[in-house]
Amino acid sequence: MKLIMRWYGKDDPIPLNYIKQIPVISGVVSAIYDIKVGEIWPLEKILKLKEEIEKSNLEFEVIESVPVHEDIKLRRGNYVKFIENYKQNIINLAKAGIKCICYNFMPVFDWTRSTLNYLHEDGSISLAYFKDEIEKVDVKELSLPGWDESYNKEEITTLIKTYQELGTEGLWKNLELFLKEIIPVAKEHGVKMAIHPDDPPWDIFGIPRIIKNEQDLDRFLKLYDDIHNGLTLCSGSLGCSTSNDYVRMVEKYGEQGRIHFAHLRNVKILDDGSFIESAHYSPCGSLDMVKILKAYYEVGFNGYIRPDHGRMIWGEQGKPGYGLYDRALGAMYLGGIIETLEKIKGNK
Ligand code: DNO
Repeated sequence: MKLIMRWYGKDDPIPLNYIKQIPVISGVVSAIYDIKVGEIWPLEKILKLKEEIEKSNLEFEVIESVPVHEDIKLRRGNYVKFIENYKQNIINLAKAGIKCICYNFMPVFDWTRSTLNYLHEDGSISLAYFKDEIEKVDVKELSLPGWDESYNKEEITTLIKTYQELGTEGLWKNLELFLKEIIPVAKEHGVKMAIHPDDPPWDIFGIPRIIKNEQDLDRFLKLYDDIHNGLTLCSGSLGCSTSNDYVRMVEKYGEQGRIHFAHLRNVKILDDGSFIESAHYSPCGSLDMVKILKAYYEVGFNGYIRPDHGRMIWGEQGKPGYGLYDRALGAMYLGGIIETLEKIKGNK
């Protein structure tokens, strides 16, 4: 297992050498952020990013994310060109030594939360999802934390309607057709594709969402039964539904060699199914990090792990979920568990 940290490129306020100072971290996962969704990432840009990362003695083997254009998900408009571009991106990334690409197939919004600024009793701040608040949101009036600037009112209304008409089965079909095009390319170039589950794992605003639970993951993996078609198993996304057994998923899909990337964070699930993002430490949330890492360890997982969203602590201000301090605490905690597991088994 390799412990890595997300880095948002040159606009990230966290310098690479700060990340390097976290002892357990061996590399970063990043992306090209200044190219429009759907377009080709020039090889020179990727190589420049790699050079910058490697200058800080960090590895660069994982991308999060190469975003999938809405036209591909809807199979409309310029989808043929965008799929060709996606393939070219896989090829370019492989040339730069990238081994794993994380992406998602969530319509319209990636993650959804009702607040980015939930104040905990200890003064720390995190993202949270309160069901009653999301139910009250009128998406047409668009005030959804994190997404307010992504679309205008008219675009959002049309887009949501188009997805509602496409429906769940339509979205599955489009995902299958996309996989049939890109996985052979990934295979040829030795890149492992790792889909991220829907966050949170349930339908929102009547928009279809299809990567939510074990049944969906089984169906997804069968769509293209090859190791290059794999998973980013995100504990905070899948684990915020009490009907998902994340540990069982690690055992099952880990055994099949289909997990390539693990996002690890904790969530506190409330009685009504709402959740608050918490510190990684097990007693702070509803997920048991020791059980989770034990499952990864015992299944012989050799992919990438990253600490996921952190709280804002010690007065830090920054990108919600992606400050330095709490993610660094999370990384050290995860690293400590891994070291313990290895030493108990006498492997180190
Ligand atoms: C949120 C992230 C997601 C993730 C994408 C992967 O913090 O976990 O935005 O990067 O869903 O495509």
